[in-house]
Amino acid sequence: MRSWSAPDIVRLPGSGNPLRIHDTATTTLRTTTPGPTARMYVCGITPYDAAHLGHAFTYLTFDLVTRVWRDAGHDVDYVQNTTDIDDPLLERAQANGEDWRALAEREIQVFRDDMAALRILPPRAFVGVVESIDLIAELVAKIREAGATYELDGDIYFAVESAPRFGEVSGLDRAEMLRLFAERGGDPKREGKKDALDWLLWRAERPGEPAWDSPVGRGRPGWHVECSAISLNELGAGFDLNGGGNDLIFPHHEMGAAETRCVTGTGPHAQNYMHVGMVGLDGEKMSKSLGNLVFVSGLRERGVDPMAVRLAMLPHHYRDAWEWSDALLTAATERLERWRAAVSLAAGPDAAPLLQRVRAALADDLDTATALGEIDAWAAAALAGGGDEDTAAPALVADIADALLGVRL
Ligand code: 5CA
Ligand code: ZN
Repeated sequence: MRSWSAPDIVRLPGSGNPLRIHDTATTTLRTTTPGPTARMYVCGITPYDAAHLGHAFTYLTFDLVTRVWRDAGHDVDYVQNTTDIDDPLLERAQANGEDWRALAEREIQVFRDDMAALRILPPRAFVGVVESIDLIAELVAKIREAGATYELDGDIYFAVESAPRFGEVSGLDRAEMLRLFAERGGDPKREGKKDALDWLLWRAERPGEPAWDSPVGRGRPGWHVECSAISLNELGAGFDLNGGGNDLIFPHHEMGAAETRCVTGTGPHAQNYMHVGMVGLDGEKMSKSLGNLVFVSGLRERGVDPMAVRLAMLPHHYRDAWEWSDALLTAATERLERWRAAVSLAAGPDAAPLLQRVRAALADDLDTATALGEIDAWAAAALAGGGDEDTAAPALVADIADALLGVRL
């Protein structure tokens, strides 16, 4: 499907540093080692509602990854899916009394507009599940040929016993896996399964539900297999980075990794896994099912500057959980005004050292708080009028904020 429009990225002088991130699978800080083109897959939205600040923070994180990689001289091949057919979408469409396709289409468009407003770099391929049914069914067929599946009342399950490295992404014990599987869309209690952790690959047609003909029968895909099929098709196995919020570590990314391994032999699904902390509101994870949401589109409608929204998210480290509040937005708006005033000056302190420091901070596991602090310090010095006056500095600082942090001043 159509992606969204790309903001311009200015090229900064020199070149940035290799990106080090926290890899979920090894629980270590690792330097990513992409080739000339870094390949990244990030799990996209289920479009039954508009994007909230939690979604925005997740996509902001991978936008920063892209910016750091590009600054270090890589091209970035970025793929994101959209779960445009799934139970929650069907349930919401029914509750609204509307067609599920119309609901998905509308919310995907709101999402595109949100992402473009926040200057989040678009994926090269923005791929829906509905347009990928054939390739998903093909992967299910391959997994079946590999002998890793069984049927239950026409549904096709992946047998977890066929995944000897199960646990490689999450590192969880079985009790915790069972708990999270039940909580996050799994069906550990379904009668007739060989193992409670076996998961649905293909759901046979149910009366009144959408279904497609396929080599594995008439029905629709299970959740995890959409992302392994789309990532394999667009990027191949062993791509550089698989990402999403940390609610996807288990079961989603664990089960997806097992599917890929099953058909590709020994290689891993991805070289690195990066997961983002949950954004909350009023003491709870912001989630569509809890209904405690602040929508990006709602802020846009209120006339809030999207750059202030971006700056309100940026002080938080991507792995931390944090809570949205209006105070964050007020502080971000003030910061934005200070930065804008500073880069409007005719001169300021030499910004070359600032560029090195912002590059170093971001390459160090996306240390955005330090990067912001560095720009604050430069802006304060510039506004105080002290230091060595360099007439090229304000424009360079505007470029640093723009290229590396996505904040257009
Ligand atoms: N369509 C699936 C992925 S294949 C899905 O999880 N959709 S979602 O709409 O529920 O979430 C979209 C992305 O936002 C996922 O990467 C998810 O991990 C992330 N996310 C969801 N809620 C939050 C939150 N409160 N804070 C941070 N990230 C979140
Ligand atoms: Zn996914």
